[in-house]
Parts: sequence; structure tokens; C-alpha cells
Amino acid sequence: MGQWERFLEPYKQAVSELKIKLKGMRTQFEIENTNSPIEFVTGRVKPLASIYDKSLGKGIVFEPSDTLAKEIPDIAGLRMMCQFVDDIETVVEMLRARKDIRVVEERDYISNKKQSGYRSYHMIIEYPVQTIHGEINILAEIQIRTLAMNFWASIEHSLNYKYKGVFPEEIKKRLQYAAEAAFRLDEEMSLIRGEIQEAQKYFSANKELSTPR
Ligand code: 0O2
Repeated sequence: MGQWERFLEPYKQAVSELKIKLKGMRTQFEIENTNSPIEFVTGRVKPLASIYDKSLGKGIVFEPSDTLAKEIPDIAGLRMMCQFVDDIETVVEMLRARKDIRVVEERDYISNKKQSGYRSYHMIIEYPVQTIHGEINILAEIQIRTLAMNFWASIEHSLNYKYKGVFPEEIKKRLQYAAEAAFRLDEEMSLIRGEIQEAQKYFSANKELSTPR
């Protein structure tokens, strides 16, 4: 088995386990018939090509090592999408209270958006993975953001890939306008949050009634 395969295996395990656990939080809200602050959850192990790029950027040797694991804390990455900005704080507090993870760092790119226009809340956590040789703690990153923040970030990420980080001035400007528009969309949705959630509760109750058993 390759060195990288062996190194990445616990990260794969962590992403699978955490995906189940975080999706479980949403299911519990559904069962209790309460509006869920979590809309959906995704997870991935960072592709080797991205680990390579990142190690190059940070000046770390590209080999499986503790240094690399520490310097690139998002090898295991989870994303939790919320409908409303206020839901993010709710999710963050629920994560801080969990007994199966330890929060080691938090980065608030919502109060302090990045120059690019990027907004999201990041938590670096330590998570214990059980292996045949015992328990090991690995780092993972959980990004918590609204649907609008996620839409913007995924579009910008694809463009970033296309332009290799060097955007033409016009595109850069457009992306900043788009980030502004996403911010305003979040604000507008927050203002009618009560209306939306009432409608969603009504909709899911009716769906349940019409679902054949
Ligand atoms: P990928 O492909 O998503 O894995 P540092 O400069 O070291 O302090 P670092 O390590 O980049 O910062 O960490 P940071 O800033 O917390 O960002 C980590 C991840 O956040 C990125 O991972 C992206 O997923 C996301 N992110 C941060 N800034 C931006 C941005 O301007 N646009 C978009 N679309 N996403 C961003 P990767 O490894 O860069 O990418």
C-alpha cells in the first residue's frame, strides 16, 4: 500500500464518520419537527493535487508527515450549509458543546470577510479516529456558511481554478459585486425569516400527510 494511501486513510474515516454525525443533527431537528439550522452537509478528503499545491505554497516538504498534517489542517474537510446567517452561530455553539470533537481554532470570515469577498465561519477541530493500532487524533476543518455564501464561494473557487488565482480586473470586480449581492440576499432573507420558516413547517407537515406509508 502506498505511503499516501496509509496516511490519508484515517482522514477518509473521519470524513465518513463526521458526515454521518453532522447529518444526524439535521435529522434530529426534523424528527422533533423544529426548523433545522442545518440545510445540508458535505465532506471531502483534500485531493493529493491540492495537498501538493498547498504544501508548495506553505514551503513544506510534500510527504506524509506530522508537519504537513499540522500545517494543512483541512485535509479532512466538512461543510455545513445554513439557510440564515443567525443559524451559523447556533451550529457553532452546538459544535462547541459536542463531546466527540475538540475545537482547536476558530476563524470568523463573516465578521471579517476576506479581501476576495469570501465569507464563512471556520472551525479547526481535533477528532479521534479508531484504528487497528489504537486511537489517533486528526485535525479536520468544518466550514459553516449560508447557502448564499456557499453559492458565491463555489463559483469563485471554479474561477480561481480557471485563472490560477490571478483574476482579470473585470472578473475581480464582478466577484466583489456578487459577494455584496450575496450579503444583501442573506440580509433580506433574515428579515423575512419568520415567514419563511412558518411556510416551510406547513410544507413539510403537508408532505408527511401526503407521503404513502
Ligand atoms: P479547497 O480547494 O477548498 O480545499 P492561511 O493563509 O494559511 O492562514 P488557509 O490555510 O488558506 O490560510 O486557511 P483559510 O484561509 O482558513 O482557508 C482554508 C479554506 O477556506 C480554503 O481551502 C477554501 O476552502 C476556503 N477559502 C478561504 N478563502 C477563500 C476564498 O477567497 N475563496 C474561496 N472560494 N474559498 C476560500 P483551500 O485549500 O484554499 O481550497
